This record gives sequence, C-alpha cells and structure tokens, in this order.
Amino acid sequence: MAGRAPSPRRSARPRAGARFAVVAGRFNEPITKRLLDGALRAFSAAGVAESAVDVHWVPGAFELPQAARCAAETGSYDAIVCLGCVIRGETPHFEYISAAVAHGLMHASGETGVPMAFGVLTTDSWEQAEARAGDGRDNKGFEAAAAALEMAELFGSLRAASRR
Ligand code: INI
Repeated sequence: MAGRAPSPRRSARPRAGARFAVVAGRFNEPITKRLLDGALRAFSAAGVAESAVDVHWVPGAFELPQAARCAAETGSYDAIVCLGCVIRGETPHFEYISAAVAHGLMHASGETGVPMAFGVLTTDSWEQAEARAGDGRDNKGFEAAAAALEMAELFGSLRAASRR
C-alpha cells in the first residue's frame, strides 16, 4: 500500500518575524519549479509573507546540503526547505546522490540546530515525479514546507521552555 503523508498541522503558525529559506535544485527544473510552487503555497496558507521566504537555487540535489548548511549558518532562518528531484533512470549515481542528500541534510540540520525539511523526490521515472509535484497537497514541496513550519514552531517552543 502506498504511504500517506501526514496532514499538515493547521495550527502550525510561525512566530512573528520568522524567516524561511527554500533551497532548490535546477536539475529536472520543470519538476523542482512545481515543488517550489507547492512550498510557497504552504507558506502562504500559514500566513507567511512572501518577503519572509528567500529562494536559493543550486545546480542539483547533491548541492542541497552544502547550500542548506550555509543558509543555516547565517542565523537568519527558522527552518529550511530543500527541494530536488532525482530520477533513477537518468543516472547510474541515483543511489549515491539520494543517500548523500538525505544524510547530508540530516547532518547539516543536527550540526546547525536549524530544521531542514526533505522535499527531494527520488523516483523511478519522470511520470512518478510529476505525480508527486501536483497542484494540491499531493506535492512534496507543499509537504516539506508544512513540515518546516511545524518544526520551526516546535524548536521555538522547546527553546523557550529551556529558558524557563
Ligand atoms: N541532480 C539532481 O538533482 N537530479 C538528478 O536526477 C541528477 N542526475 O540524474 O544525475 C542530478 N545530478 C547532478 C548532481 O546533483 C550534481 O549537481 C552534480 O553531480 C555536480 O555536483
């Protein structure tokens, strides 16, 4: 049975002044642009102003962890959404790239303390990628931005609790 994404928490609202970065890979750009559309829709639905979201493009998925870490180290962002598309049929490096991105983002997030959401499609075909980059919530970019919003709120409340 196919997995089902959790519904985004309707209550996840960022703190006043919160800022977010989206880092997106240009490889398979028709798909990653649609992931970006989905992510921006999720931010807008949560009441985040367009001016509070910076979009940074990188060559491909492999560069996402490097750019996300660099963005996190600026101290400017509450969370970072990482978008990419790796298609198995297009590269013999599929496993290397996919694993490097997933592990790289996990390390970068752990080491910087900034949540990083994984909006990277790893599919067998272009058609599968299109199906995960739709106009509704069946969009991995939307899902990743919803996760980033929720994690930003959680980190904010955990840090506030640790100061009490
Ligand atoms: N990058 C992707 O984002 N998706 C791919 O499917 C892909 N393929 O097929 O190779 C890809 N390769 C480029 C890679 O991410 C780096 O940009 C490149 O190796 C330079 O470091």
